[in-house]
Amino acid sequence: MLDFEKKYRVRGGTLLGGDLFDFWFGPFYVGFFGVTTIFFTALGTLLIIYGAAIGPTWNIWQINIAPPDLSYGLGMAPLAEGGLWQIITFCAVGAFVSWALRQAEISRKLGMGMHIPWAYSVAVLAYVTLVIIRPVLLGAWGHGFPYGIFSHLDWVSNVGYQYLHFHYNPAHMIAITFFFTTCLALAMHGSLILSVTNPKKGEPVKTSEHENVFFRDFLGYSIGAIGIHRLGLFLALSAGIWSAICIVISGPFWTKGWPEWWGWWLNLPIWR
Ligand code: BCL
Ligand code: UQ1
Repeated sequence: MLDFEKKYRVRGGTLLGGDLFDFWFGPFYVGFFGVTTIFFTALGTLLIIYGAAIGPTWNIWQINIAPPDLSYGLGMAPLAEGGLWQIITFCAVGAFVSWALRQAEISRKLGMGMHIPWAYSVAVLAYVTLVIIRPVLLGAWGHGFPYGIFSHLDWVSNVGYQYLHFHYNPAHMIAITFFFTTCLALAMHGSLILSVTNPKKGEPVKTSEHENVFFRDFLGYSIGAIGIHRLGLFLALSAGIWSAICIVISGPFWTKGWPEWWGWWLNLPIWR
């Protein structure tokens, strides 16, 4: 245990299970949701291995656990015909939600804000949108993506071309822009912090004033030390939220090719 850790290993803050699971295993906090995370992860992983075993290959790139055929609609399918996919999806959601709740318990224990569990929940939301919300809106589990390395890439390509040219999906455009801007912001922030903490040999480490002055000299504006972290979180969460939006509108809201959606814009009377 690191010397400061002992001080923070205090009782309480649990959401469920009271004191029962309120202990540590080595460096890890356990908690009720640590137990449920392990349970769903272990069961889900075993089912994936079983799915691979009854499948045609052990080639890691080609293993594929597909959702049921569209004809099963929103019903349960036999194990070998998508039923495994359905149970694995249930385990995955169970594990991801448990993981978020474990983050919430640890945050409560430490008296911190809930930023981490909420941020992680956006990634879970994107996953749930792909395998639950959109398939339910379209009326069949068969609309979920298959679990496999190459197979999920094929799914993305096929679903993309089903809408002719996915780059024309306006929410996809916004999501991509947020992903790229997130990278820009983290590159600026990481390089700025390392630059002030690594001066020439013999020179003192620079301060937050240097950080502000650099960006005022350079761009006429400094967003500030807290500001850059707020901006970073906003950009990253927006990337995930717009990703969820771009896929949930494809099918349930727009069934034609995405290039056609831009008709309203191309037909504005200004240039028509
Ligand atoms: Mg596209 C989606 C970018 C071209 C069709 N596309 C996306 C988005 C993202 C993107 C905006 C995927 C990120 C995401 O959802 O994160 N596309 C993108 C870019 C290009 C591009 C940058 C490009 O050309 C430069 N796309 C195309 C072409 C189409 C196309 C034009 C194909 C021909 N695109 C599609 C389709 C989809 C996308 C179809 C989508 O469905 C997808 C999307 O928006 O999905 C929502 C969200 C993050 C997650 C879903 C991850 C969730 C993680 C979970 C919660 C935790 C996992 C834990 C793990 C299992 C355990 C780890 C173990 C530990 C490490 C130990
Ligand atoms: C910034 O202004 C700032 O405040 C001093 C940081 O904090 C340490 C930063 O990391 C970055 C990248 C900036 C510059 C960002 C913008 C949006 C002007």
